[in-house]
Amino acid sequence: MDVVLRDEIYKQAIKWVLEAGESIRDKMNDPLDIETKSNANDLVTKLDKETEQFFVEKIKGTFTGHSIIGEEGYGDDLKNLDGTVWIIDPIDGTMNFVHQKRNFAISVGIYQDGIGEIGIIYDVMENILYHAKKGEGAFKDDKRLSPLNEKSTINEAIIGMNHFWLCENRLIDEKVMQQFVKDIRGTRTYGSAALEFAYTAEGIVDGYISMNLSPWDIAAGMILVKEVGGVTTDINGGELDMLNKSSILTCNISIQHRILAYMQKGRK
Ligand code: 2AM
Ligand code: CA
Repeated sequence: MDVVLRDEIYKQAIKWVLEAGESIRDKMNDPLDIETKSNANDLVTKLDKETEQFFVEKIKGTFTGHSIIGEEGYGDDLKNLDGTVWIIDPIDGTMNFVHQKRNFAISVGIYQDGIGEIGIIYDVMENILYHAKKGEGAFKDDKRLSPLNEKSTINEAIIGMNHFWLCENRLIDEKVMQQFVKDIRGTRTYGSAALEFAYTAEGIVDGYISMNLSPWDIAAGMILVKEVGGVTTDINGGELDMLNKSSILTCNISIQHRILAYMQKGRK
């Protein structure tokens, strides 16, 4: 992507993300009109929908020809990632948003012909902006994030993960997962995939595993993690397809092969 054009898109995207965040903060105590989607715990609110519509209107009105994939379905129905594609989760961590009024994020990943160019994750309540451009490093507000430290073992690793490995999306033998959680230092569950990617990029967790995520949960985070030398694959170590759901492992590259070894051992 042309660097001048990319800078323009980047500045505009950050402006819209901050504006959307302010609007969510302003309206979050109004009635949320909570509905469920794929199951009783998969929530969506009026503000998820309004925020996505805001991005769609802004993008279509400013960058004709750009395409959009959005969690709430106001974007385009794409069959490929040709051209410039914005992959948007208007509120990632909707359950946190509804129940806790914190720990949720706006996630915007911008891809050119399938390559991640811009990643933005905004922690709305903490007012922290994680952002990255391909090849130019990742930032937390104005602070450049350091490359991830080499680790020789997983014994001191903290890994973000949720309970889905125990439930309906169980892909790995539970005995192997039990051994894995015993062998690492600790687990954390934040409830927003986007924030868990941002924390991996920041180095405050060493990785994040999830069994069933959509492109909008990971599109921005993958770019941030890559910029600090981390890596994102499915739990078999395979490349991700940004048009479909997948399991994911994002982590410090120095422990990737160790984590994948557990996944391989436990694969059902
Ligand atoms: P969401 O809040 O945008 O739905 C929670 O562990 C993380 O997994 C969140 O990022 C959440 O995104 C995502 N997720 C994806 N599919 C989910 C589902 N069916 N139920 C709950 N969380 C889901
Ligand atoms: Ca999401």
